Amino acid sequence: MTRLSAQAVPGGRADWPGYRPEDHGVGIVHLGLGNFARAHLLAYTDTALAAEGGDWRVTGVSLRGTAVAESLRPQDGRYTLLTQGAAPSARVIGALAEVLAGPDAGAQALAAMQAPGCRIVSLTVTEKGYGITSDGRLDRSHPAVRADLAQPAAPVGVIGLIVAALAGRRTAGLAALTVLSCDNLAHNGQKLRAAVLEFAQDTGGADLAGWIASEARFPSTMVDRITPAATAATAAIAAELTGYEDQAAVDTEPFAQWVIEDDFCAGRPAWDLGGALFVRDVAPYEQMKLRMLNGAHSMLAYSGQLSGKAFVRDVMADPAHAALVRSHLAAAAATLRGLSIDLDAYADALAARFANPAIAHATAQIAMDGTQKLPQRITAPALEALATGTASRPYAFALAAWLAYLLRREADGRLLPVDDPEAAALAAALASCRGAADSIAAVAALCPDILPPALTGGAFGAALRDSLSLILSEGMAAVIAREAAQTRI
Ligand code: CS2
Repeated sequence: MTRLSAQAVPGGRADWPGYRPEDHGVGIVHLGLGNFARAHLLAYTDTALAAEGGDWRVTGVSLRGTAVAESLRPQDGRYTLLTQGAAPSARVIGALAEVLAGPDAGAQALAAMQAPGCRIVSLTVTEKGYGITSDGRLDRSHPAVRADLAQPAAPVGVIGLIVAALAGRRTAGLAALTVLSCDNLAHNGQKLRAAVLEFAQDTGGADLAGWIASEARFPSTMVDRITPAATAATAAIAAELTGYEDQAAVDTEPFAQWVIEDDFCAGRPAWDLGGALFVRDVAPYEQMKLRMLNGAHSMLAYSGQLSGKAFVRDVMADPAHAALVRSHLAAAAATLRGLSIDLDAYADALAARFANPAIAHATAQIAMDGTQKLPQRITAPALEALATGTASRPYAFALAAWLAYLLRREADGRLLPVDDPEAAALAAALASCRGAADSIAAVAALCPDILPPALTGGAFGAALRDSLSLILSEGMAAVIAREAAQTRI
């Protein structure tokens, strides 16, 4: 079977780009070319290019590894996006012009960001990719931030790259850029702006920081599309629908949402024609998505991992567990203000998306990087729930599930490894802990942004200890049944 490429002749049962990709120049450099970017920003950009044209194709940068580049380069950046609804549908995306990866990716990305045609730098680098603390300061202990502060002219991390690119543009007399964070951080644009300005002040002084502050833009965004890791079935279905072999095909769900603060300094693609919503204030949407979708996701990922459920859909197939997802969604909804969205309908839609039988979204994938995810997903709404008197029990259960996940041990008593930038510190802190109270105290000392005193003391702290002790003594399945019974009262 012929490999997908720019030469591939449209056919099969797939949608092909409704424009000639090679006629369009690059306007965007995208950092972090994972499945999510390929299912989201690139799909919206593809639709915008077809609808309105413009020089808005994307140079993608893989900062970690070369596998994505190796699969996409022989295909001239083309790939199949599979939408897994009742029946799968396929669409070939043409918006990706080039992929940068490997040891020179930093230098090449910098050159691409300093090209006169580049107007937007967008990012999907995951929460841990930035080097920003959960309260929005530059994290000087982050490995890439540390390296880039020492050598700002040869940056390897995203903040260093953005500052170096903006500094170079300023020296060359070029316009600044819009920097568009598309990760699940609260106030993602605002936080990235503050960290970039702090870095610029340190490395280029007040002049550079002042220029960036007045010329560059950092809109906040809310992004949403459930995008599991691709499997062998992904490639097989893609080939069946397009007639071409594709080693870079991506699986995603039918639903997609993008809410963007309308604050760009040098234009933007017509992403609204693909369904993106441009608004003045993203914060309420961001909170809704982080607390409802992502909060419930984290809860069900840890509790799912501990009750033998490999995929999100398996959690939803267990009525007791699904009831806990529902009560988490309701508790999260009760903390939200300032939205004219029907949150009951949103919760129903989320439950249906989680249950999608065609999406194999691994609970292990969502369980990664808990230290980076839980502050905005669980702790922030828990603190608000306590302050305003709305339901808080689901948060105690979610935090207990995370702690119990961290405490999983081999038969010989060693802790099982977890995938988290703080894994080593967590393992050291928990190595000798056996009970709920000592484990909570150890993690609270290490992660006060997840377990601040308000969540370890009082009635909430008691509920947290109680849930964790029970999970440790009786197992997750028993606690799910007990919690589900409580939610029905
Ligand atoms: C998930 C998200 O992996 C995770 O932590 O909660 O990736 C989630 O699938 C997306 O935010 C959905 O838009």
